[in-house]
Amino acid sequence: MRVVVLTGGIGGARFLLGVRAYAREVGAEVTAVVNVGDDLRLHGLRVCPDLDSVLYSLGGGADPERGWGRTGESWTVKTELAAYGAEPSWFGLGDKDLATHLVRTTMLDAGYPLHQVTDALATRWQPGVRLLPATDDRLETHVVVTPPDDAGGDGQRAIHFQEWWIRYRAQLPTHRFVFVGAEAAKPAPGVTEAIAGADVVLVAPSNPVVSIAPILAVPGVREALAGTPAPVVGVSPIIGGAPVRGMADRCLAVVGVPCSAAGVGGLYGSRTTGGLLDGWLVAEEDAGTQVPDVTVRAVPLRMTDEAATATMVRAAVELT
Ligand code: GDP
Ligand code: FO1
Ligand code: CA
Repeated sequence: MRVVVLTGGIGGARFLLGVRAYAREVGAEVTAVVNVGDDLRLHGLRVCPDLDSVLYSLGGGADPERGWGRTGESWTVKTELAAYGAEPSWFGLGDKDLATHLVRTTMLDAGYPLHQVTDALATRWQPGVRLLPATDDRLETHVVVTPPDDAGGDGQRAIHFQEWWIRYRAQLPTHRFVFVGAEAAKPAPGVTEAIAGADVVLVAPSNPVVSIAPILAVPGVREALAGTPAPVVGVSPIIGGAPVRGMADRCLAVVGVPCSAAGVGGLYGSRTTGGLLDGWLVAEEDAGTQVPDVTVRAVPLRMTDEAATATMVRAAVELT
């Protein structure tokens, strides 16, 4: 059995731990198609937050509390950079994490595409699932905001998603998200083939707006999802009208989608009407949720540990 998962970072990584556990139970292969919209260049290095969160979590090197970066991390270089006044100082650049960015940037500068860099990093971490960036091409999520120094309060400027998320904690007047480079991006080698050859495609309970949407924005991905014989089943990241963690509520408000299991299910839409989903898993708190032309099922949806998540994955696979 071949399982393909569309995923972001922290939430997606926890979900993938359960997918991997389920896959080991039933003898399935897993391919994760990972968001690259968070990626940014800083201090001359290419950083891939969602790929790294997934790689470290599955490889056993992630800090479980933070969800991003390495366990047992130190911040010496970050402190030294700040001493020089080197911006951005708001980004949490860990010393161990830095090695990943150095290796990745060296390989990218030598001409290796991101999917090959990801394979090389995975050789060390042995994640137990195949990790594919959604695209090897440049695709960056930028956020159009009214900047804090804007007197009239009616100006609009684009800042990088990470600055919006980390520096401003999404608290600026925010107008829209732009996936810079998306229209010229191509699915990374293997992405559309994995989707076409899947027995089931799972949409992780990731942030629908800044983790899943940038994957769908890569031309060819939506077409592959529409055309695959595999059922496409999503898992709601919203329980009882609120994200389990993070700021998906802020993101949904920007795009005018209700912060609910029904709202996100409706955003993804039914495959029969040009959308994404055949099935939609919601939490028991949201039992009775309706999404037109989508099979909805209410199950425990908190990823408290790998076994709980694996049970959720089984429910998703068996839904259609
Ligand atoms: P990010 O890239 O680090 O923001 O991580 P993702 O986008 O992959 O996932 C973030 C989402 O995971 C958030 O919107 C959370 O609501 C969701 N999430 C986190 N833990 C859980 C959980 O236990 N259950 C469910 N259903 N969603 C969760
Ligand atoms: N998230 C933060 O809230 N603060 C940080 O300082 C931070 C640093 C960081 C460094 C490397 C990395 O791979 C991820 C990092 N994240 C940080 C998480 C990152 O912003 C993710 O993109 C978010 O989880 C949103 O998707
Ligand atoms: Ca992310």
